[in-house]
Amino acid sequence: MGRLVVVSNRIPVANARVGATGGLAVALADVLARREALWIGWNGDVSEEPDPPSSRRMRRTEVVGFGLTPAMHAGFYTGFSNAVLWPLFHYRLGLVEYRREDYTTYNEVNERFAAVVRERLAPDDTLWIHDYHLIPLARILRRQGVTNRIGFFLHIPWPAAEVFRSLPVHRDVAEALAHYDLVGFQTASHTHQFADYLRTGDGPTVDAFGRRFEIGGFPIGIDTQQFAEMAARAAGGEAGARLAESTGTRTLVIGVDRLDHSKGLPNRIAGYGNFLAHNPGWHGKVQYLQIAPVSRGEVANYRALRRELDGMTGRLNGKYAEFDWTPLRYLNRGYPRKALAAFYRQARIGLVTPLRDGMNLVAKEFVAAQHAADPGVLVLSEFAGAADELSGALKVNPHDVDAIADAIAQGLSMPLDERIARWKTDLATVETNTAGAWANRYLAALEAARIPIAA
Ligand code: ADQ
Repeated sequence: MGRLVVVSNRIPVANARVGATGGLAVALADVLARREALWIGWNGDVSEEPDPPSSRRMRRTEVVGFGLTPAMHAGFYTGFSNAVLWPLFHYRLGLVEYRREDYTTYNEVNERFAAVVRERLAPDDTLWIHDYHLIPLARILRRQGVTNRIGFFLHIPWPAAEVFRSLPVHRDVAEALAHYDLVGFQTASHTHQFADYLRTGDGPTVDAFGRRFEIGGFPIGIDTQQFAEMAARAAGGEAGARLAESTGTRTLVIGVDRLDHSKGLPNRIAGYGNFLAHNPGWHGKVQYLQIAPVSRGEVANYRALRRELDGMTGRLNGKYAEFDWTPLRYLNRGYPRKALAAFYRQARIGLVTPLRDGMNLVAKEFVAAQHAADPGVLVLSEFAGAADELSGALKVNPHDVDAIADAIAQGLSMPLDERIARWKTDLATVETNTAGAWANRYLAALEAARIPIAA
């Protein structure tokens, strides 16, 4: 079997503490332990004379990273990827800032990725390209004569056809995807929306743009056993003990997200505010911990979101806090996975209420971390990919702040036997559909996709 060549925007961080390795490295760990692999991506360097490609080993994987110029970074990363595709695919059309020149740069940077790939590619390698930053990569490689099998996986939602059509270059972006052998999405509904745009059936084989390729839903998972064991071990560790001591007899509600528009944080905080307004009996008895490290702080509308949340959290605490009770602890910093696992295990409620989310792994990690004898309740947005799988969660429409408030109240008063029954249903799901199972399923489908290059 040839090597697996993984290409993603960022390469895994060297010498990372557990917790800083990045989600994709965790998801691919099983596959990379079994197979020779090459992982290519941006190393995070942005400079006028960017780092040329350089290689290091991460166990069996050769990792090749390179830098970008400030102009490349602005057009490719901050511009087209994160100010166009990200908000658009999360249904936030008002946040889209489309500039033609950014799309040009986006394609040019993909040419750069392609050049680094081609220099190292062997004929029997299988390529697996990840996420919205790299949609054009297969088309560029195909035009250069590459005939290797190439798969693509989209980690974020694929939007409804009419939303996607608002992208001025929608046709060109969709056409680029037709150059892959397999285009994977997180859910059947994202797959369906792509097929609907193409006006084809839902696959697996579709014909579009004069090409034949495969599409399908491959919901990503976590390393459930490892996360559960870590949560159990970490519960008595330093961070877990400090949280337990500071929470005291109060009931803990937790949210953990990157500070991002997709995660629905303003509505969640408003929902908690409404819960406090309607449930004075819980004042002083509940403690909401929201962890939200700043991400993409260089983008203006992310700074605006941060200001909005600063204002909301300040007003909420100003209104409800007592000299011995702060109803909301809002933190703009990240924590090691171990600490988060311990925090989830202590929480009675996990609030995962994104406006849209490809999957949302925090939801699955929350389930994995629970104590079997006293599990917490997951409150989950119906617009997270995870909602398709986690039928035991309390589902909410994240646009309805009163629904969030009601779900918090329902979760806090839910009897133990119901909590256990709901949690067991979801645990069985996350134990079956793990990260390793996801990668194996995807790669098996890619290997099986014996598609001629042109239809
Ligand atoms: P993200 O938008 O980053 O990922 P998510 O799936 O929730 O969202 O998190 C990925 C990982 O980051 C998880 O392991 C989580 O624990 C960690 N993480 C999140 N917030 C954190 C915090 N505040 N501190 C520390 N760690 C944190 C994208 C898509 C998702 C999709 C994933 C994987 O947007 O929908 O689930 O990719 O495909």
